[in-house]
Parts: sequence; C-alpha cells; structure tokens
Amino acid sequence: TLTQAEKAAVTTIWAKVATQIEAIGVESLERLFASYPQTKTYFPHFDLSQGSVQLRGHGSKVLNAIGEAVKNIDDIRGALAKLSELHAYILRVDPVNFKLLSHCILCSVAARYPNDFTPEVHAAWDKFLAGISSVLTEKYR
Ligand code: ZNH
Repeated sequence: TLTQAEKAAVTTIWAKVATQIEAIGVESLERLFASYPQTKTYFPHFDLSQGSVQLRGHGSKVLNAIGEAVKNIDDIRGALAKLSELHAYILRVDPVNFKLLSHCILCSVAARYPNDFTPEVHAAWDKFLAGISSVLTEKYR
C-alpha cells in the first residue's frame, strides 16, 4: 500500500496527466506495440497504425481507468473490480503484459513532464501502477 507521501505524489502528477488523457494513452500504447510487438496479438481487431481512432479510444479508456484508481486511491480494488473480472475471465491477458504496459505509461508520463518526474514521483507512480496491475491480475486462476 502507498504511504501518504506516495499518494500525494501520485495525485500531483495525475493532475497534469489528466489534462492529456488521450495523448498519453495513445503514446503509451504506441510504445507498448513498438517495444513489445508480441502484445499486438491481443488486438487483432484493431487498426494499430499511429494515432488510429481505435488507439485513441483504447488509450483514453486505459488512462481513464487509471484516473478512477487515483480518485479511489484508498480502494483501488473496489474501483477496478469489474475491470479485474474482464481481464481475468474474458480477455485473459497474460499478467506479464501488465508490467510492460505500466513501463510504457511511466515512460510516456516521464517524457511529457520531465521536471515533475522527480525520483520520488517516479517511485510513487511506479508503485501505484504495480498496485493497479496486481488488482487487474489477481482473479486469474
Ligand atoms: Zn486492458 C480493455 C484498462 C492492461 C488488453 N482495458 C480495457 C478497457 C479498460 C482497460 C478500461 C475497456 C473495458 C471496457 O470497454 O469495458 N487495461 C486497462 C488498464 C490496464 C490494462 C488500466 C493496466 C494498467 N489491457 C492491459 C494489458 C493488455 C490489455 C497489459 C494486453 C497487452 N484491454 C486489453 C484488451 C481490451 C482491453 C484486448 C479489449 C479492447 C477492445 O476494445 O476490444
């Protein structure tokens, strides 16, 4: 669980990210597919060309879900319960991919807000994303 200082750091960087949901969402997915092409296999039905309508839509959905977790930072499990079931029972995304996507989200945020991305914010944001990933993968059998 996050300390008070870590929660504050997450909330602070999120205030910036929230103004750029779509751009950061798309960039994170583009980084994911470019660096880890095997992740594209989950999206055979998507047009994955740069800035496609589907990439923008999905990028926004992922980042908005992270926003819900920020708003419910003391109950991330409750806030993401439905998404957790979706990923475990329907999408069946291999848990290793969550680390990859988290890394790409982290890079996108760092690249956009280099001055805000202090070592403390980096550490807190990384821990927060890891918490989201463990919630989204905990229902796997
Ligand atoms: Zn996921 C979907 C979030 C990770 C894959 N996702 C989704 C959605 C959301 C999300 C919000 C939508 C839902 C509805 O619609 O209802 N994810 C998320 C998050 C995360 C994730 C937050 C982390 C952080 N995913 C992931 C990964 C993968 C995925 C890692 C692989 C690689 N997802 C997915 C898919 C889908 C989703 C495939 C479906 C899409 C469509 O649309 O079809």
